[in-house]
Amino acid sequence: MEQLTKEQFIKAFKAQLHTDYLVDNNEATAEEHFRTLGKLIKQYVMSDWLRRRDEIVKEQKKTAYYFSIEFLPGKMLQTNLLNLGIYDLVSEALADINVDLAVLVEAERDMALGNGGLGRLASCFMDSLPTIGAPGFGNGIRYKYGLFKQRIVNGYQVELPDAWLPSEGSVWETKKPHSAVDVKIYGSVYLAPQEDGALKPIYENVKTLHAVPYDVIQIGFNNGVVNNLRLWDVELPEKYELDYQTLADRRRVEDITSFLYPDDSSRDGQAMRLIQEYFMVSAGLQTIVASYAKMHLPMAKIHEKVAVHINDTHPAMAVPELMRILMDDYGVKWDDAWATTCKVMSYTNHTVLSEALEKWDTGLFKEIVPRIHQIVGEIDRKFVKEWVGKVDTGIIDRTRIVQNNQIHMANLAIIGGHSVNGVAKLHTELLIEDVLKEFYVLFPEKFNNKTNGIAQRRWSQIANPGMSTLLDDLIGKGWRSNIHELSKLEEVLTRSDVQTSFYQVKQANKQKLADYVKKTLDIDLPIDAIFDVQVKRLHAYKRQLLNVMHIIKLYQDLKADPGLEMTPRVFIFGAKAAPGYHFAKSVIKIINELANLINYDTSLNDKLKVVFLENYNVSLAELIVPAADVSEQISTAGKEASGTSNMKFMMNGALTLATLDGANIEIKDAVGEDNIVIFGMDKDAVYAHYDKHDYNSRAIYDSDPTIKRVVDAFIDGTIPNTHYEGHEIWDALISYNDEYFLLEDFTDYAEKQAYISALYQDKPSWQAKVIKNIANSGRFSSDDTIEGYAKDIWGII
Ligand code: 4GP
Repeated sequence: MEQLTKEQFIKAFKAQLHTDYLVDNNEATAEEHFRTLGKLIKQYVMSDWLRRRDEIVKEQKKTAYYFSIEFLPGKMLQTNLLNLGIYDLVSEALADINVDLAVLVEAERDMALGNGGLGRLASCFMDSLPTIGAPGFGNGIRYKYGLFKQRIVNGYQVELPDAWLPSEGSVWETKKPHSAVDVKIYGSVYLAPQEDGALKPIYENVKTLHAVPYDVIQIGFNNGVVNNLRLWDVELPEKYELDYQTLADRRRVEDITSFLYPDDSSRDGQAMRLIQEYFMVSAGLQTIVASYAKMHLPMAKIHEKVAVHINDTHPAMAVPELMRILMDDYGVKWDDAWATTCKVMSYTNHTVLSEALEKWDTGLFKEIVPRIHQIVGEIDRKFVKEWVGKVDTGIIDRTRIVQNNQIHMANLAIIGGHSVNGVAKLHTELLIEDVLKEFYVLFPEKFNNKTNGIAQRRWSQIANPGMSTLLDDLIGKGWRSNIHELSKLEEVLTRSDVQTSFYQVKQANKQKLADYVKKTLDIDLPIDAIFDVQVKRLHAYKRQLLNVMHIIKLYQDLKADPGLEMTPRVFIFGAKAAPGYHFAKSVIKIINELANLINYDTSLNDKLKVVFLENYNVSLAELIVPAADVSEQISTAGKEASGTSNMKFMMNGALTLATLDGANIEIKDAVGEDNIVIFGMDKDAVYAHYDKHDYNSRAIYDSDPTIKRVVDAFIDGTIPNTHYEGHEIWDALISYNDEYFLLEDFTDYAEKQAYISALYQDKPSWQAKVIKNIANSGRFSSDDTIEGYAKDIWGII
């Protein structure tokens, strides 16, 4: 953007307020101020945005499209100001006219079009792609309601709709009706032979949806590059309005872009989800192929200009849909279409949990996307034909796409693409050795690792301004554009003045969080306590319950000996449970009741506090992460694909308490064993139990009185109002043999927690470790991760 002065900004800001809202600056609401600023930002980047678009077309740049059912950007105002290089100028200019930028930041609603890790990663990539100057665009759905808003009522999770989208639309988006396309679903299709021998699909009784794109600006950091995230909305096509005569018909169409992950416990719900996936994939690919067509290059070489990334299995229909478009709309022959499709597509796996590898019932698939069903059938047939006689038939049976009337979407993405990546070294190893090992036999060349990263500007400069200023003073400002310069801290980490400064920044961040907790929960948190944090989705494998067991132990120890010397601890949780995940909801109830029990027990003398912060989301993370002393990354080894909060905490100077799982291992490699606290079984030990079937949680329970006492607290009335949940948990741990090995890891976990308590008393050692972590966090930048994708997988830079 052009050079901007404070005076120009103020003038433009006031004028825009007049034009849009007919108000003067001092009368406007925070929301009006926010939208006005957002509009100006969009105006500032408009010429860069247009230039970017033209340059990609003119220079025929190869472009990557990141297809994802989730994007989780959070708020965008500060990121956009920072990346444009006008953060300070705008903040000061607004202050000059008595407007507080922080209030505007509050007024923006979190864009929560995602659940957790994979959606957040997609958004980190949206920030990094323009920053490294790569032509890479997002493709997703413009849900009207994001992930539910969590409220805690009587200790239980209550899910409310999250109406994030204002009626006027998001200030960051631009509607592009001229780029709308039609998407066909339902009906039937048959192939009619043509004079030239080709087969032409003839559709009957289809329903047509009108897909309208909204492009959301994605601004690169200080480089004049603007990409976009294209989100699709559905509209009723006027031309086909007779297909939707009743209000119910129309509502059903609108629902396609209403909710992220509609409840899929019914067939109707599943149908809706499948339609969402196809809608996003078809609309995206149709426009991508149409813009390639404008280059007048051979269709069979589309892979030379286009890369499509399948983020998790949800967009895997991109494979047959591209085949359909190439063959049916552009007359490309099967073999050519297949060859180029495989070179266009690539896929990331985000989890080893088999339930997350989507499978669709063939009947439903055929009903909703009949042509895609035909193409998938043919891909499957050819796949089998190709491998028969070359490998064991068992391998073919287990890797083919259609099995037992189910369509395996991961198999489709792997077979129809040229790259499969995991998201941390251990995860990729597990894909190769276990989860996808038979694919590795067939296609070893497709497998590669891309360890996740984080948008470091958001998680340092924006979330932690105190630390950022300190870093500027200590190592200069270079780290703001080159995060690897954080390593300069290595030289000063033992200096006591430096250590004190980092300590002070942390205490100030803890105070900010404590103020929030006071305001929202009316609980006083002592900031000289260790702030021990576990924030992530609630899932049994992430083992929030192990953390809970340790809290129970401390509580019991203190009750038994009120004079016990103990470094005060504040345990902080934030977690959403999937609406249908009963067990996870019970854990939330237990945490809340345990918190009630502990927080109001004066005999504990403030040595222990527990808080569950409701509605954990990106904005809350920006408050919590900088305030953490301890980062809990305690999943059963082998289960957490990577984790990314672990990286954010590290960058903000928390010590990681971790199992050797996901990217924790790479954090350990980065900081060295002395600067991370590792406990519990590693992946080999866990797998040994799987192989030998020798795990027996009851034996541990019977032989270890401490564990018995802790586990029994779930059912002996220690935690009030949890009769039902307590029994459910006790049963999971003892009657059902503790699937995630909490009991086996407990003793080591508790010992390492005791070590942390002692270490915290030794401020110089603690602080040196803190600074060591910050110094080595640069390698987890998503700029670097995405560079790997851009070079190795997509070939766009
Ligand atoms: C998550 C993984 O659970 C997490 O370990 C990883 O860091 C993240 O993806 C990004 O790769 N998976 C999901 C999911 O969010 O829905 O499968």
